[in-house]
Amino acid sequence: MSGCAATSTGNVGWLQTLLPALHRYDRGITTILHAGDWWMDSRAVDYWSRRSGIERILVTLGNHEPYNEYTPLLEAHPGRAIRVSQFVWLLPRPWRLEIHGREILSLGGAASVDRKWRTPGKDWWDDERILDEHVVAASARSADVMVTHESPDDTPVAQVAALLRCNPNGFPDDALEESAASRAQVDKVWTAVNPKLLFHGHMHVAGSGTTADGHTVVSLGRDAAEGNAALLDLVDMSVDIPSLRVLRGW
Ligand SMILES: [Mn+2]
Repeated sequence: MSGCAATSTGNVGWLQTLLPALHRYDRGITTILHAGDWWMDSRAVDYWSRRSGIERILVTLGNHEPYNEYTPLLEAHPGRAIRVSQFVWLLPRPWRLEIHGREILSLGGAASVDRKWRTPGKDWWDDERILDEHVVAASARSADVMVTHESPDDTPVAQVAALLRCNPNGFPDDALEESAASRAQVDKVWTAVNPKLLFHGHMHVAGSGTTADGHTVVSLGRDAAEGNAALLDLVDMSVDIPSLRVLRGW
C-alpha cells in the first residue's frame, strides 16, 4: 500500500472517527490529501493524527477556510507550503509535490453558491476564487494526480452532472454563473495537466467516473457521509473507496 488517502472534511468530530477507522482499515496510510474546506482546531487534528499513524495532512484549500488567517500566511512565505501544526500543511495555490514518484498537483479554491447568505470577511472571502494566474501556474506541465476542491465542469461523475443540471437547492442564477466559471477554470487546468486521477470535494455528493480517454474523477462525499474518503495507491494508481460500514468495522 502506498499510503495515501484523500478526504474532504472540515469537521473535527468526523475526523476523530475517520482517521482511526482508516488506520484500522489500512495501517500503511501515512499521508492525507485533503480536498478542501479546512477549518479545524489543529491541536485536535494533531492528536488524532498521532493516534492514527498519520504523518502529514496536506490541505488543498477550498471555499470554507478562514482566509483572513491563511492568505497572509501564504503571502508571507511565497512558494512554500505552510506548516500550521505538527501534521497539517496548507498548500499554496497552486502547488506540486511528489509522493512515491508520482506528481501531484493541488489547485485550491471554489465558488460558494451560498454566498448570498454569507458575510464578507466573516464567513466568506473573495480569496476563494480560482484566479487566471493560478490556472496559468498550474498548467505548466502534466501531473499524475490532481487534488482540487472545485469540480471540473465537464465532469464524468454522473452524480455531480445530475446535481449541476437540477440545482435542487435553488441557488440563485448569479451564484450558478460564478460556480460555472469556477468549474471552467478547473477544466482548463485538468485539460492541460492531463492527470489519470482527479479528486475533489465541494459538491457534497460522492461518485466517480471516467472519461472516454481514461481520466478518472472522484467526487468525495461530505463529512460523515459515504464516499468521504478514498484510498489512493500511488504505486499502481488504484483507488479504493471503502463503505462506512467497512471503515467502521460494522
Ligand atoms: Mn466547499
